[in-house]
Parts: sequence; structure tokens; C-alpha cells
Amino acid sequence: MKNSLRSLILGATVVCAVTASAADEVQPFTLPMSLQPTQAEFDRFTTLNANNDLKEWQFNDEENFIYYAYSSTKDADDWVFIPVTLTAKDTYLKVSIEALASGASGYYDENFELAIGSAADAASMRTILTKTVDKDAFTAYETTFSNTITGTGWLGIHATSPKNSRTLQIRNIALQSYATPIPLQPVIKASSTDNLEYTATITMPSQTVQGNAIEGKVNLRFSVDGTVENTYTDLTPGNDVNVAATLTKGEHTMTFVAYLITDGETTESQPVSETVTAKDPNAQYTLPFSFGPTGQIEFDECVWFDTNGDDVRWQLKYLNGDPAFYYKYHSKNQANDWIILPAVNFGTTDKIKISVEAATEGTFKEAFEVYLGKEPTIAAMTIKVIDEPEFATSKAWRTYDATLDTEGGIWHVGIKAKSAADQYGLYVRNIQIESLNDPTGVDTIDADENAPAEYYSLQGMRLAAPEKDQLVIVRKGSKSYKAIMR
Ligand SMILES: [Ca+2]
Ligand SMILES: [Ca+2]
Repeated sequence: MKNSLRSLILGATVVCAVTASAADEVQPFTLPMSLQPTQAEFDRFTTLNANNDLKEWQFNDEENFIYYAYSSTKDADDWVFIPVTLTAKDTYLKVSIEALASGASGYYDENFELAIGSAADAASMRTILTKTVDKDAFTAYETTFSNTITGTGWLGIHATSPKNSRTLQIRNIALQSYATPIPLQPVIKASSTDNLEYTATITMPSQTVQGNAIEGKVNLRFSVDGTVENTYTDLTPGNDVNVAATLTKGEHTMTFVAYLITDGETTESQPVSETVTAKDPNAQYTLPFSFGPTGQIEFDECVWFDTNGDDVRWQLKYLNGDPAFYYKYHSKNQANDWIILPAVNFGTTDKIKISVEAATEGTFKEAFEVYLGKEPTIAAMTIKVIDEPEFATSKAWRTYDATLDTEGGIWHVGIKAKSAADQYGLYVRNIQIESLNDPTGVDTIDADENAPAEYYSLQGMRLAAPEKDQLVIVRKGSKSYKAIMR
């Protein structure tokens, strides 16, 4: 339309009568072509009102789309021809557009065809896609097709809606060479995550998107959470590749992309992904320690012991939406079930406050104990810090805490359910440990307080009579700590 309009204007100017045809000369787009379009781009299109009525393709310059509005007397038969430069290499092409039918919500669908041809006329066009548009939101349509045209070719968009429809709108018109082989997706044949170690077997594609066998070698890119972990090159199409990665604790997305390099041009498959969860069996927490459990990942950092072997054991359960450790009742057995938390490194801290929250499912009485131990075993749970022989809260949380003198290094918290048989349910959550040491790590004591005590130098030498203001190690019974003499 724009070309014909310009012909009229320029044709009226005698001086430019010859150059008018020059201005009319086709300005083809080059591949890859991607048109919103703009007004300037639309001016390079050629339109054809083949049914010779009052309706033809127009351009919406507010939202940048082309549209064909319905006629009440004739079915649409209107073309837009878009010129594009094609070479002998462009033997396979991919076209995509977005279209909407403005009346689709009122059952007015629209019809269109896409075509390719060597001239901007209907007779030259070869149809490559026929579609009914039944959505009133822009929706993508695409197809691939073989091509033999070289030089200037024309992409045709053909409105074929029946009369008395509404408006067919089209935008985001893209045409690209599709001759370069594109690999199909790789396949995750098998994978496993053992603590922090992820391994997988990936089957490489043997076919291209274009439907041909991949010639030569194929490559694989392996990413963890979007960051390239490794690339594997010169792989045989169809073969399996073993991949491995060491992860950090938590959830990760593993993504695999096959790619080909053809004459220096890289083409990629669609990505294939999976999400995995890595556990760290040697994870050490430090003080202050705060442990939900926040969910299954933290729960799985703990070890549970169904000591009485009755299959009722500690599990993860949500109470009022919050995750917690949960021990359900057994109708005949008293609970004798442990859950032991991951390691907490106290460092040099030897005075702590520990707290937990507990609740009961109902009004039945529950019972539990909290221990500290140097190893994640029941046998190592030697220091009992909390003992609740009987309580009931009907789903309300109750806080228990204790302060104690201990020693530095690695500790585990153990929680033992000991509810009587045939109760209802016990929840524990929010285990917290904080240091009560002076931030300097040194206590101040009076020499004659807590006597009798033994005093040692920091080098471990027994001191018969430590001096005032001297920093010493005090040993009293099984306990020892640093102190300044007063
Ligand atoms: Ca028309
Ligand atoms: Ca049990």
C-alpha cells in the first residue's frame, strides 16, 4: 500500500518520473529478520487487496502491529508481501509471527496463511502455514520450510478470514535461516545425588531439529544454577556421557544443553533441566545455633532412631503451617525414639543456654528429654539438659530452656521422645544454643569462691598459688575454664 501510495505522489512529479521507480525499488530485509514492525518497516512491505474491496492491510502506529479489519460483503483475500534477501545457503528457513483475533471472545475467529514466493504477487506464493486464530491475546505461530529461492524472496501473509469477522492483528514477524543443523535436546538417562556428589548419565542427541542425523561430533554444556560447570566436546551423537559435580548443601538446578559448531556457527538445543537436593553430612553449625527444622532438607541432616523398632518414629510434620519434629503415638508401646541434630561446633564456648519449643497434638500427656552428646549416637547422649516428664498444650508452643557449663568442641543435640503408649502426638522445634561466655572467653572469679579448685597456667602447669590478675585455667571436678584471679 505504501509503495503504491508513494508511486502516486512521486509519479505526479515530472522530474522524478524515472527515479520514482528507483525509490519504488524493493528494499529487502536480510536474515535473520525480526520486525515488530515499525512504520518505516511497514513502508517496505507491499500490500495486495486481491478481493478489490474497501478493506486492506493497515498499520497501527500506536502499538506497532499490522491488521486486517473485516468486510461485511467479502471474505478476506488480502496479502502483505515482505521482501527478504535469500542466498543459496538458505535452504531451510523458520518463520514465526504473533497473531490475535480481536473478536475471539465473541467467537469471531480469523484465518491466515503464510507463504513464500519469488515475486510480490499471489500467483507466485507457495503456502507454508495455514492457521485459524481463536485467541484474543497475541499468540505465537511458527513453521519451518525448505527453500530454493535465491536473491529477493517474498514472505507472504495472507488474510483469509470470512466476511463479518472482526480484526486480525499480526506482529513480531521473524524469519531466520534454519539450514544450520540444530541438535535436539540431550536426555537425562539417570542421575543421583549422594550427599554433595551429583552424578548423571546424559544421552546425547543423534538427530537435528531439522530431522537429519547429526553429522560429525556434538558437544554438551552442563550448568549448575545457571553457571557453567563443565563442557564436554567431540562427543559421538547418540552416545552416553557421564557427568559429575560437587555441590553445596541445598537445592540446585542442573541444566544440559547440546550444541553443534557448523562452519564456525554455534547452534544450541533446547535446555533440559532437573532440580536436585544436596546434603552435607559433615556440615558443622556454629554458635549461636538455631535449627528449625525449616523443612525436609534440615530434617534430613538429622538422624533418627526407632529404638523400640515399632515403625513409629520422629518425622517432619507441619503444625499450623510451621515445620517441626513430630513423634506420633503408638497404641501399645511407650516411645523410645531419638532424633539427633547435626554437629554444632562450640569453639571455645563452655557456658551455654539451650532452648527448644514443644507442643502436644491434643490434651494427651507427652514426654521428652533433650541431651547433648559428642557424637550423633544414642550412646554418646550422656548430658541430659531438659526433662519434661508430662505435659499437654493442645497445639500451643511452650519454650523449655536450660543453662549449663560444658566444654568447647563438637556437640550434637539429641531429642528423646518418651511419651507413654497410646497418647496422641509430640512436636519439637526451634532448637537454639547460645554462648553465655564473656565475649573475651574469660571469666572473672574470686579466688576463694567455689573452692576447692585447682589452678593451671595456660601452658598446663599446675599453679600452687596463682597471683592476683593472673589469667589461669581453673579445674573444679570434671569442669575447667579460663579465669582471671581477683
Ligand atoms: Ca480486501
Ligand atoms: Ca518407635
